[in-house]
Amino acid sequence: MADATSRSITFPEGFLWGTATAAYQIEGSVAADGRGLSIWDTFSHTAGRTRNGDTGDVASDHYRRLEGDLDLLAALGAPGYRFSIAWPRIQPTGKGPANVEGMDFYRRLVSGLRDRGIAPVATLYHWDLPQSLEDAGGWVERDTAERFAEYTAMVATALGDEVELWITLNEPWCSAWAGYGEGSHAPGQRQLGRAVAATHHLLLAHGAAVGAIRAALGSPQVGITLNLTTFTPATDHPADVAAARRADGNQNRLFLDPIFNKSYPVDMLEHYQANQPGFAVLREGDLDTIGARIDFLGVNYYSPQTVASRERSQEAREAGYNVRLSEPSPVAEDLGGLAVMTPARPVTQMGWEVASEGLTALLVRLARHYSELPIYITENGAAIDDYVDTERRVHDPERISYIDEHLRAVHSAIEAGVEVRGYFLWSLLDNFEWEHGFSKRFGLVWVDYPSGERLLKDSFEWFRRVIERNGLTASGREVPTIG
Ligand code: IFM
Repeated sequence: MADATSRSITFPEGFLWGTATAAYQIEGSVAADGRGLSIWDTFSHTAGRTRNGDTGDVASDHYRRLEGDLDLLAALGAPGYRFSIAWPRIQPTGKGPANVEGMDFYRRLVSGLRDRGIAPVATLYHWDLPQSLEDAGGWVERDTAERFAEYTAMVATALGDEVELWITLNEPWCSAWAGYGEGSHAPGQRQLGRAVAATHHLLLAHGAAVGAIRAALGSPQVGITLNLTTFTPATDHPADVAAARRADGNQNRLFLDPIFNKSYPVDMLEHYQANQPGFAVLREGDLDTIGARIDFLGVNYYSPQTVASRERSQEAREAGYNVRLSEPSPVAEDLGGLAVMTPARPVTQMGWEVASEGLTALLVRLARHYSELPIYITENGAAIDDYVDTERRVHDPERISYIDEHLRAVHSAIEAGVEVRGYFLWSLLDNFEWEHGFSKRFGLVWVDYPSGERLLKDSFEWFRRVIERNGLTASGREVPTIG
């Protein structure tokens, strides 16, 4: 890695740089202009679900500060911006005609981006399901997939060709497994069979939405964003290898196989067969819908995972890993694996290991084993213990170092022949980090939550220069002085 970190690198011409955000995490104004309730409103207002009882009621106040935030994007100079559309702003109860005021907000956002020469990248679903649909069974019910296709058709017709890239779903693993399996996300359920059914209906929703967008628009670019990573066995003992393989099956192959090969992985079909309703919800023709042609794959990568078999925690310890046995996750428990940590690696504020070689390996695997479709890194970034110093500056060298390292990893994949077309940094603004509330800061821009004031962190200026030169200098991590 020494070489890779010290040389200057340039990305391919036209590389799409950007930042990424999500509606519930930044917008606030949850009761404005006819917006309906989402599962995250309900979840975050339920005692004990989020850190400090934080909610997205105000969040980063983006809904009211749209123009100012658009100007921040213009100042950053990135040619792209990824945002999500809140379904309950468009259809407050998840069905019926479009709410004009809600749609107008996204019209203003998209035209504001275009006016500033920024390509809008729209995600149709970043976890904020209308509560009425959850009351009718949510993603465990097939009907939700049909409702999603209707909603998608409305948005595609309204925003049309102004949107550069359409992303159907963000990280369906989290919606299904954190939402219905672990209960750490809305709607907070803990039943594996429901998580399996939700996985299938989310994928069905994706496939149906691809069809809806193609039917509404001339030649749209449509894809999906998955949270993927590498799962490496802690040792070469067969039990660790099998545990890592199951973890890979649950998070990677359960999504990649149906999308690219129109089939579910056999080991996962077998693994979850006893959990009802599980795969019993699968109907003839569904896999053809799910496997609809897409134009690109969106990849969210933050950290790799090393997995030991649960019974071999002592051996993993002896092999030098940090092992935390207190994982409360029924999903991981069922898979028989333990995520173990490599002590020498730095971790971010999320407790996630920093190891960018996992990103290169992941990208190469995707291109070799799944598809040569273009890939966009739709999220990558680091939560850091930022603070505002006495001179009102936020120095965040760890974030700069994290991004630098991961951009080099992306570049290595490009050199290995993977067609990576863009990189969207998570995130533009500090925001509501789901169950962690406001305790984790991922932004290039500091948000003072009580006042809503924005302050550019050092990483903002650093990333601006990376974008401007379309690459990294040999001393890429050098911290710029903001004057
Ligand atoms: O904040 C989230 C985002 O909503 C989805 N991807 C991971 C980010 C960091 O946890």
